[in-house]
Amino acid sequence: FFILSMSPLLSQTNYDESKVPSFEVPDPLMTFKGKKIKTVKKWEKTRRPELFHFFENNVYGKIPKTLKIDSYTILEQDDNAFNGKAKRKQVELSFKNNGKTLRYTILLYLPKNKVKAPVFLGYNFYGNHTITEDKAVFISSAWANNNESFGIENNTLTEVSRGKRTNRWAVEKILDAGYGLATIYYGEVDPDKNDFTDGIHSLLYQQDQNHPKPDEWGSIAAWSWGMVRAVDYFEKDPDIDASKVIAFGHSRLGKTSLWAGVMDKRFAGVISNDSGCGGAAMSKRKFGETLAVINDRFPHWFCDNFNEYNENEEALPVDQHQLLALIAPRPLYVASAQEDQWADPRGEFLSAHYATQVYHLYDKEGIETMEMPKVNEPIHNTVSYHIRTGKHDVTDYDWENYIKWANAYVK
Ligand code: GTR
Repeated sequence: FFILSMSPLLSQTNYDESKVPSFEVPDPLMTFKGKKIKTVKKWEKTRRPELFHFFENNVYGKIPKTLKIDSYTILEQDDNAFNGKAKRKQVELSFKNNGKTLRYTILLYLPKNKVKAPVFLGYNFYGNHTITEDKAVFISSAWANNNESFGIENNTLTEVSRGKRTNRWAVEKILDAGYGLATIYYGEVDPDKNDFTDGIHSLLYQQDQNHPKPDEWGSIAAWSWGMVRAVDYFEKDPDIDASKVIAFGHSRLGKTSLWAGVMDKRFAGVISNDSGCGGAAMSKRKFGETLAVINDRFPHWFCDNFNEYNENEEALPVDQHQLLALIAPRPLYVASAQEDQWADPRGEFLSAHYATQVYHLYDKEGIETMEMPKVNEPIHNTVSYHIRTGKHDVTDYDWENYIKWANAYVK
């Protein structure tokens, strides 16, 4: 954080609600040409596609072409994992193009006595072996961010980090509630660094291309793509109910779960845990992290066209509540943390509120009020929201609420 505090843009970070600029909230139900949308039919035929294309070409970037799973391999399977509670599978998906191969491994824990399990699907930050103490989980050989407290040096994952992130994954609670958990190390799909020669991007370049075009995918869209392809696999796995897959993600991976949920309607529900700027939070509020800061620090996350709006949020014809609206009528959960002001909890809440009008078209309820709930007092509807005590993290409290909401609206 020392280097961060040196940046002039960061020193201007606004945490004062009275300094949020006044701005017009772009109407999800008004087309760019000024036509009011009143029916589901018009929403789906006109407005949803035009909003989707805006986010695709100017925010996350489009995927240059379809690339399906070439083959998959069940690397390992055990019917007595988690003290006999779960079936564990480690499944490797393999993709081929341009003479290159990309492989990533899905770790699955499925409730044992369930014929077809609904699953939560979400990426992890430091490898599948970090989410559990389970010794049988393979350690990825993909590039990883160094992390002193997890013993990650030279961008290499080792045994030292096994189980270091169990606090973020309530595996037993998930299993006991009758859900499966599927997780993938995001670095296997695209290493999280400003380098476009690696990861999935490199398989889809045209001749002589070595960087995505300005409207082509950054890393978030690449990670989202990886979630979508995982659903392709789920459709072939008899132990999984592929019509009940919930996309989950925290922080940058929450931005990812949102975009995955927007791109692919097969996701039956979507969870954004503390996704913040470029995720659930409204950009025009300029509270906490801003577009200029995120695009400067993480130039590879969004498409290059998004830079147009750095310190120029007023020019954006959309805002992130319209991204959330693209998930309608499917269940959506937006969660914030009180000490995570960087992610702008109020901006995440308002986004869920302003997206709700599209849910109304489908006769679904969401965040009806503009008044933020108190901490640890969740609002549960098709669109749900909570702000919990504590910091930028995923906690058992978060999972307990996701499970309750999934039981009521997804299962
Ligand atoms: C931060 C970034 C946030 C969020 C977070 C994370 O550094 O500014 O937008 O994505 O990383 O992913 O943990």
